[in-house]
Amino acid sequence: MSPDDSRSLLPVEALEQLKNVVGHKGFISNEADLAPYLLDWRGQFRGISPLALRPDTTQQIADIVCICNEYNIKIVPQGGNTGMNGAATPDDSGSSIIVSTARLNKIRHLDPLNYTIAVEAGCVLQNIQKEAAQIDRLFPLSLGAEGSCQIGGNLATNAGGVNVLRYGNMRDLVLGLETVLPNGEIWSGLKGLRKDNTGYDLKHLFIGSEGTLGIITAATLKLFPKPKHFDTCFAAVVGLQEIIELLDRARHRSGDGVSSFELITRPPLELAFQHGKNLADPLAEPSELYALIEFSSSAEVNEEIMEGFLESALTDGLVSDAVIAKSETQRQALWRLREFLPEAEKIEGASVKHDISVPVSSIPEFVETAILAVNQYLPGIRPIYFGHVGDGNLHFNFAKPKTMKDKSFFLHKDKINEIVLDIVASLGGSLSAEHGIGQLKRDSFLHYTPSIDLYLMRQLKNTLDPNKIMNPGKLL
Ligand code: FAD
Ligand code: 2HG
Ligand code: ZN
Repeated sequence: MSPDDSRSLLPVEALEQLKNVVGHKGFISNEADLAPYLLDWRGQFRGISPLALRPDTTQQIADIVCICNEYNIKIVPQGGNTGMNGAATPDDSGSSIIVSTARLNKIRHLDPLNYTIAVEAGCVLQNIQKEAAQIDRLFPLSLGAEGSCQIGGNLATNAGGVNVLRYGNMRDLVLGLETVLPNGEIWSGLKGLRKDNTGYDLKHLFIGSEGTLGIITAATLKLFPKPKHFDTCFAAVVGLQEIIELLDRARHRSGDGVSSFELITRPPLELAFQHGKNLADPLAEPSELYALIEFSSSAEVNEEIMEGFLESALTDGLVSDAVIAKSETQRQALWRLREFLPEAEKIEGASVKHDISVPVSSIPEFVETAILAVNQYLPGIRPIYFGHVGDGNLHFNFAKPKTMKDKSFFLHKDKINEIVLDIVASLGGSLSAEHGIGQLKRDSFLHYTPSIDLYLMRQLKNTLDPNKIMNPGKLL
């Protein structure tokens, strides 16, 4: 028994058994090393747990889950811990252990002609992208945290990112899964088939379930031909309605070759310049709204397509200025600017965040109505929205008024959420387009979700996890 075990609420013999499963390299129990596992990326949720396990095989995870069932120990699965809603952070009861997938990180199988790759849950997203690129294939999931988030976390949150318009969400990129169920059984569903209609599609139960229905241990992912050519531009757009028209035009003029269509507004861009290093304004004059647009193709592309598209947009008054990346370095610089926005917002300080979606055609109405209503409620509040407007998904965030203290600002959080989410609901939208529910959005989720949906979800949860050991306090 270690001194740390004696302070824990959990049975010492159970903790010893769990450590034995993973061996001395596979657990962390001292306070200093545990600290990063107990805090979420935004620094808003801090939990308590005596132990983080770092198994390196599926069988070890199955053994861990069996022991936890026997002793009624709760499990918080954790990948890269980059989630936005505190879903990978334990609660403060001290009754959970963390199961990190960081060491479960092998590439199991590559099948170039089937366009598939089978990977373990702890593979970092960027490493999967690199592995695919080496065989001239693309794994298209791409997001700002790709250097540290893991595919298990991407699956458990059904991650979105900047290529959804062309390739879909994480859910659309999976052919098979392997999962340890809450009773410790291993479900082996690692198929690599594009067509398979044998009953319910069980993998979809676990995708987006935020660790509440089991621990995903491996996945077979879809690959695509690697694009040979990118056309990327940064355009100042004159209004919200114009941005929607520009999206429509881009899809037509590119032969539906738009892979990304991101909205950036001036306030988060200013924060990026203020808090980031080596980030330059791509255009000479400031504008309120920008679109970062990328066309991509695995064939040789006629560069005149993007030039023609932008020329027509300038002539018709949709765009006031634009720059096309002339090299891979310039393209990367534009993307660095976009991907730094969450970090810049975090450095700036307290904000109330929303990850909403509405039909693309309703974006202008949503933004105009919601900004007016929130400004009326709290004058001086600073809208800092941006996001995947091509998917109808905005990160509709608000920074506190400059002179307000964090504590006073957060007293307004519930009211701001209510104002924004009522408008989202009235437009048939979603209160979580890509980050999930976790702890942060649980109350809103329970409030806005129809009772029949909640009933079905609870039935599923009770069937798969009757002892309620998987990720308590999250989602439901
Ligand atoms: P974690 O944060 O560790 O966990 C997230 C959830 O998944 C938790 O509920 C956890 O319990 C569960 N989980 C983790 N692994 C498993 C597993 N193996 N089995 C079962 N459950 C598991 N998200 C987007 O969708 N689009 C974006 O564009 C985007 N951009 C981001 C940019 C930045 C800078 C940051 C910090 C985050 C961004 N995110 C984005 C959010 C985050 O990166 C994603 O939600 C990501 O998918 C989480 O992966 P993770 O490995 O960090 O998961
Ligand atoms: C992004 O698209 C992420 O950059 C994070 O989903 C969004 O910080 C946010 O609100
Ligand atoms: Zn996003």
